[in-house]
Amino acid sequence: SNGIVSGKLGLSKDEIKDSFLEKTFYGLGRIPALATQNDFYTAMAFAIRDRVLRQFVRSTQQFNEKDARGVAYLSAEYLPGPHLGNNLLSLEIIKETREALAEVNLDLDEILDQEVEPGLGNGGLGRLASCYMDAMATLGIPSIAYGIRYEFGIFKQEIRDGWQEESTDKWLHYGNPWEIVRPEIAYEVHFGGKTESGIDEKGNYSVAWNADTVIKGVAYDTPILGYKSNGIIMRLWKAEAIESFDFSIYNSGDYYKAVEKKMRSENLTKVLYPNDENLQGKELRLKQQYFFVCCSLKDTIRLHLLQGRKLDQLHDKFTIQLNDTHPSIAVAELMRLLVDEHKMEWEKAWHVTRHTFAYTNHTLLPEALEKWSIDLFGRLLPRHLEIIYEINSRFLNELRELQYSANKIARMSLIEESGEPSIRMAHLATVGSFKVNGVSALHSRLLKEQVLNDFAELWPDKFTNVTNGISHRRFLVVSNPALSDLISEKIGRDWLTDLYKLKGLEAFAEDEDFQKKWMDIKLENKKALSKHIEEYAGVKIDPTMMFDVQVKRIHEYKRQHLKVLHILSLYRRIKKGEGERISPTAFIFAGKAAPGYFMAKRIIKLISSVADLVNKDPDVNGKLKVVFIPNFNVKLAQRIYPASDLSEQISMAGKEASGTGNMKFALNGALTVGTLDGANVEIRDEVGKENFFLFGLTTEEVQQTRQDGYRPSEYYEQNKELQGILDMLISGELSNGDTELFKPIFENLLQQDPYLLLKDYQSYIDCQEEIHEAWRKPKEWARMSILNVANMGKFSSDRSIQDYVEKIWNLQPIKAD
Ligand code: 26V
Repeated sequence: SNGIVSGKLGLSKDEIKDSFLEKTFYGLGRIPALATQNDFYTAMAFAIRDRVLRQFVRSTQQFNEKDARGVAYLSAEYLPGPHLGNNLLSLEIIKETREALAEVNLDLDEILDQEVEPGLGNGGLGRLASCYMDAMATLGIPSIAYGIRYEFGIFKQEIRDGWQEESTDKWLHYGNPWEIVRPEIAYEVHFGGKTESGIDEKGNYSVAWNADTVIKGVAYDTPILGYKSNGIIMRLWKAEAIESFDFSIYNSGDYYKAVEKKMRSENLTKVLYPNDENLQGKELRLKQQYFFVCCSLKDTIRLHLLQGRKLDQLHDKFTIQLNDTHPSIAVAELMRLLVDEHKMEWEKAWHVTRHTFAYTNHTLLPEALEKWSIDLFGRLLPRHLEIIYEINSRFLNELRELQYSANKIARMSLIEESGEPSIRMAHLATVGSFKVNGVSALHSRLLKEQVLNDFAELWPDKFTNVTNGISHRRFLVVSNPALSDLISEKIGRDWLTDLYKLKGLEAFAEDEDFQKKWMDIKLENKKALSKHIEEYAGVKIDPTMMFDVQVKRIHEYKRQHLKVLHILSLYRRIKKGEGERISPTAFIFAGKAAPGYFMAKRIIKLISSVADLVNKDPDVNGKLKVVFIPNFNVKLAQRIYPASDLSEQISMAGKEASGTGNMKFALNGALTVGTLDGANVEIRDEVGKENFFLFGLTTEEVQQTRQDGYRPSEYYEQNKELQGILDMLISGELSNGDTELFKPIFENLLQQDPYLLLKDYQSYIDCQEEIHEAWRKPKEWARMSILNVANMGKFSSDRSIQDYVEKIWNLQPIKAD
């Protein structure tokens, strides 16, 4: 086997072509004349997968031989995006593959376009997990990423009559050439029933959990290659009925009842939940979380024992990184496995547990902090509830010994007693971990000062920051090849593995020839996006306009409706004949709203209505265009960032934990208009304040505003321009005379305005004036764009992972040879 593993990868043009044709004939049973584009994509994916696996097997062998310390990354969400392009880059065979296909009259870009991406996440959190896999593989971090193989990922979004409509995302419809099912890697997961305590055979006190449901989790592996280096696996669990479980029913002749039971088991991993207003009380979601945690921990323990190690050294071999609280039930599950199944003493097991887990928090929003009602939790996981009570009672005793007040103890408890009693998953994760980190400097500070303040005072060393990062290989090298080539022409290719090397571009920021090439590439990318927009949104856009872009999940705190107020202000100026200082601009939106989020869905309708008004008005005469591109996903994102001039990062300060889209835009040469929120703060520090358009309140000013008693109606009364714009919402002119349609938005802004749009309005408008002025000086703009890219080094996920290694994981990378 070593011969195969160390053998050559077959990376020449001819070898790729041969494999491709072989996969077309024998893999798919097609002759080229009858094959579809999708057949060709699948054949190429299989040809490349062979090469990916060869490389992957090599690094797995090296990880095993060295028996190195490693990471198990637990995430309920991943958004890997299309695999083919990135695998070609990692193997450095983009050119060879393009030529091989050209010889059979096929076009690589068309083939790449066939791939349907796995939408196994909601947004930033899932995409971050995938960016981290890219970096971990490239850096040689011994690691495995666990998750859920949802049969239907995040819903597909269509826009009909301006409204979002959802349909199921059948990403597996054409098959998935990248995954390998591992039927022999499967675990049983129990639910429900009762616990019984007693004395076991050896005379020890023990607890038995007699569950009433058993489901099997089967591993599906997808290899993720690092650039010119190792590969790691993403291991996703699919729920299946356990064999033989229903033999009794089969034998009694009720075939359909048995099949029904099987179907119920498989429901568990059917669909990803969108981040919704009401996650609380979703029993199936808790089942999904426990299901994947149980399989992942059992698998981690298997890998540990396979190395001949002892369980009480689990924390020496592994850190288990919790991506938000979604997998935080792992704290209780590891205790159960160690204490109940492996008969370890409680104290010892607790020592292992709290030295194994590390927890990343991704939000401060109170409504997004996970809580599970004791009632639901106890019915589904009775043993875990007991374990959590035990952890809590010991923890609260420690606090009592420290003379904490009853009030403070109640605040810190794992159990919330007021209202419906529930478990605070962030507290469980914090108590059960040796490190807790936020995802930007600001967010980590607020985490310590606010949401987890009591814990940070108790354990100051537990808290740290790791600022998020992005895969510059996916979001620049693969998705913006022209700009990447131009950069490499000037500074070489070292930046592919060391993004700080981009600093070398500073020397060319004033070079007019370079500036021209730079902006020409942007223009070509904008032409390509315009084509997509015309096809999928039916709007024609002049690619020389400024592309002013806001793409991200639709949420009030992200303030897409503040952008709308700006557009309406420009529209009204034009109508009054005062539009001469407005630069021609295309306002581009995309993003999904949670299906149950009333306001977010109405904001989409508002954007579409404003688009109808502005795009059709002869007075506007094409100076402004507004478009909502449907179904934002990784693939679409990869088209949008390279074509953007202005990146909108306008959340209310203190609300966006980090943001990562902000980094992807800047990396592709867009300038940012933004608040001092999340990672915007650090982006501005890196690129320089003169190359960043700042507006709005700071986090502290937001708090002060609240304290002073904010009355949004005062801004409405005092600012006549703003008043005119807000009145448009209820005048019917955006809605064919319907004065009710946008009233909920109008009233929300006038009565509560929880995200301070009216307070930040004027500052935003003034800032936009400056931007439009800057756009009229193309050389200035080009210089700023180049300087932005030159200073993006910090935001590579390679740097983030290096930070995790140094601050949390404490391990040695193993580079592939
Ligand atoms: C969850 C929910 C659940 C119900 C109500 C509304 C709501 C809103 C947001 C969320 C998101 C929770 C976790 C999350 O996805 N956080 C995102 O993580 C990114 C990666 O760290 C970060 O860049 C984003 O700023 C952060 O929102």
